Amino acid sequence: MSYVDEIIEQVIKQNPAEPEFHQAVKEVLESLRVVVDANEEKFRRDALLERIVNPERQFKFRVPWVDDKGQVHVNTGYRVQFNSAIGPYKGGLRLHPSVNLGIIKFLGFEQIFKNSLTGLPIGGGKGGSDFDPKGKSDREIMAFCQSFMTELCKYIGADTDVPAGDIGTGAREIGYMFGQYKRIRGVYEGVLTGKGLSYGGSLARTEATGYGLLYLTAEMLKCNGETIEGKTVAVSGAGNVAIYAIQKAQQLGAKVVTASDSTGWVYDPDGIDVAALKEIKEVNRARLTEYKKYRPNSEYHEGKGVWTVKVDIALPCATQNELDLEDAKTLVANGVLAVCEGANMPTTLEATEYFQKNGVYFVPGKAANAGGVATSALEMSQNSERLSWSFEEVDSKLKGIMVNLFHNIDNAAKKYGFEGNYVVGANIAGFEKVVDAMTAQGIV
Ligand code: NDP
Ligand code: 2IT
Repeated sequence: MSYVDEIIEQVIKQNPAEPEFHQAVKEVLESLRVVVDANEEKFRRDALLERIVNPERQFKFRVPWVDDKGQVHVNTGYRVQFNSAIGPYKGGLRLHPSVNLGIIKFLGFEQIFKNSLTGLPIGGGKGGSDFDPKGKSDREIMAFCQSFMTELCKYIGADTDVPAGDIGTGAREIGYMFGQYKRIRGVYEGVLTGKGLSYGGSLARTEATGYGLLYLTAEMLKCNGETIEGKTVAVSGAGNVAIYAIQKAQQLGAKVVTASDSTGWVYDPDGIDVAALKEIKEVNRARLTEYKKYRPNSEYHEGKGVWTVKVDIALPCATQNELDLEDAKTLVANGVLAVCEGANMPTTLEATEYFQKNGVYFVPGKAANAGGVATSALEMSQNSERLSWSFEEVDSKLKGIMVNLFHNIDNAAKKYGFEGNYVVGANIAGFEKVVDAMTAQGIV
């Protein structure tokens, strides 16, 4: 059996009931076959793949907190420190009832290669909790965040592990967590990114993932003789990534006609109204059912459906496995040109293959959504030098990083004979730097 197949089998056996982690490992290792086969003897001797698929360390802890009625709740907190070969662990904190160890491991594993692709010195990690922020009061959110950080603060630090936002963790949660870290550890340092501007946050971090997704998409289209201007776009999600993806797509001359949340989706034939979306989601923390009040011409539908709309470009920006084979078939039948992932692993393996077989340009999340963590690394730089850069400075660095990242994955795909396969390109380009650093640092 090949080394790659052996490791995939081992991961499934040693980590049962973690299907998302299996899926992420399969996608990466399948792409690496050509590199692994060429170095099989050395990689086997160094147990390189075993070391890549096993986190350096993982924490699982109790998070007790009291609700507004005096009732105590207990959630589970996680932090997986996956790989620190190229820098301190870096990756977000997800607060969602679906969170379990397997999901945090899949996200942490993806983060290793994503962070490597940014070209910045950050290792891979991820964390979170099965806490559901929906419907909680501000005080309840603060109680949870303080309890979560009371335990997490033992394992993180500006030079060791720097968490950030993800699903359910935005500026409000980062603020409460930062306050508790400072209070317990007594250090004012850049231990979290995505901070508010008044206490060490970076301009353009809020916009970075969505903007970066569009910078990369535009560059990819340009290199393939296409342009984003005048294209119709479907976006899923209505959170941090989706909102700023929609905004930048519109600035670049595209028309975005959809957005969604966990209960339904909207179709706006005139183009999504970003100001309305921001008010509904960022200010009122309400459901998308509200959207029709702002835009009477739009349609609201319960459940799934964003991928049934005829569009040129699809940008899944909500969550993992939200775009399956059936959706891929519909998009292809409707003539979709490109799919670029704003979320982490939103496309199933079968759907990805279907896009690739049908000539759809497909860019995986670890490349397409790397602008968020890249800008987090820029926030870390600003915190270290105790300076802050202008919006334009950060935004132009972000753009440079995304353009460069696209060319790196494009070239890696070409170098190994997989021209146009950005999944293979991203995995190989991300892997090469990490392997080089791991090899140089010996068996650790
Ligand atoms: P938010 O919490 O801001 O928004 C998430 C959006 O996705 C919401 O509209 C939410 O709907 C929807 N959603 C979440 N879970 C589900 C689900 N199970 N089914 C249907 N819809 C769902 O998160 P972000 O925008 O930050 O994150 C979105 C994706 O992007 C995630 O995959 C995340 O890992 C990834 N990502 C985020 C980065 C960042 O900087 N924030 C960076 C790179 C990737 P509802 O409001 O109803 O819950
Ligand atoms: O998935 C991701 O890259 C993020 N949630 C952002 C991580 C970060 O450290 O900014």
